[in-house]
Amino acid sequence: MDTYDLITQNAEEVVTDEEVRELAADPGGKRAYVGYEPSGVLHLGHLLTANKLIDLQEAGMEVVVLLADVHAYLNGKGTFEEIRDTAEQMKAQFIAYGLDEESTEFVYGSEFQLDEEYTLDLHELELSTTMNRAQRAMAEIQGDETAKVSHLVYPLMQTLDIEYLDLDLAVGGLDQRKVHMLAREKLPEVDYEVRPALHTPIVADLTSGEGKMSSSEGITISMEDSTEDVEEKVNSAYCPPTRDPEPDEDGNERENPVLELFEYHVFPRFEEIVVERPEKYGGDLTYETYESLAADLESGELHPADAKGTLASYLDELIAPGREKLRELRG
Ligand code: IYR
Repeated sequence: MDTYDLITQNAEEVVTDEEVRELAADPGGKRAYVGYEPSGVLHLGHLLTANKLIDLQEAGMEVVVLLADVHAYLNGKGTFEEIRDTAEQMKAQFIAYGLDEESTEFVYGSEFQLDEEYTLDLHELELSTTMNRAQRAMAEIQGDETAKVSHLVYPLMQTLDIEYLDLDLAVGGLDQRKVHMLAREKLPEVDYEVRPALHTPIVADLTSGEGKMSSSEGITISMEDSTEDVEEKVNSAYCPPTRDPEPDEDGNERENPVLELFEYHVFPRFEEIVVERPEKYGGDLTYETYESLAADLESGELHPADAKGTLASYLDELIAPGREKLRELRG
């Protein structure tokens, strides 16, 4: 796979394509980052962007993981001490998952976001940003809570992080796109350069195939899940034999979450996928690409039950090292 394809595989959007192509032409030593509000347990949402960071490391880029403690605090996620504790656990699980310990730089937001220069830049952005503009940037991130002043400061700080961490590429889920668009608009106003962004897709809810998978409502798979939990959750997933399901009776769009998990979580991390089947049902099937697996599900060659069983065992293998780490940390 060429470098541009590796950098952009499974990305839902790159802003802009031209800027990312330029980066891909000479990726060595270039710096990319994802920021996470610390939480004690990693779930599939975190792992989707972590997969992208692993791709970028393979492409020769330096990777920075921002443990966004100040942002989590501004978003009402707990006391500062609680947040810092969970950040430590988060870091250990990312390394267990496969981020290279040597070449990944883990940075706490509070290490630089409370400095005088950063604060003055922040105030400058506050002066030139309307409340409406900042609030719109936060719509996907802050949940249903009534907006507080802290929610308006949050995206302006995320904007400055791109400059202060000296980055060449900002990575995030599609839910971060409005903040990254705000950053593109605002960084030049304070005489900083615009940097490209890459957004990973949002995976649909496992049981309905609608909307987005969420750790707060509905079902996600996390590093806390046992092998049996993973099997049970995947078994309950919506999996029609198509990658393009019809909307439900209320007209809500649906996706096939089982295929999405194969595409975004399993295929990027394994060379080939083996579906184990008894001889009387046709014997084992081996897939090297997501496309060939999806095509077999659509043609009926691969039964949804076999697809789910296989998905569960590969997901289990992916989360096993992090699960072990969590056990160790909790003693
Ligand atoms: N807004 C992210 C957390 C975050 C991301 C980046 I990139 C930052 O520079 C700061 C915070 C979230 O929703 O988790």
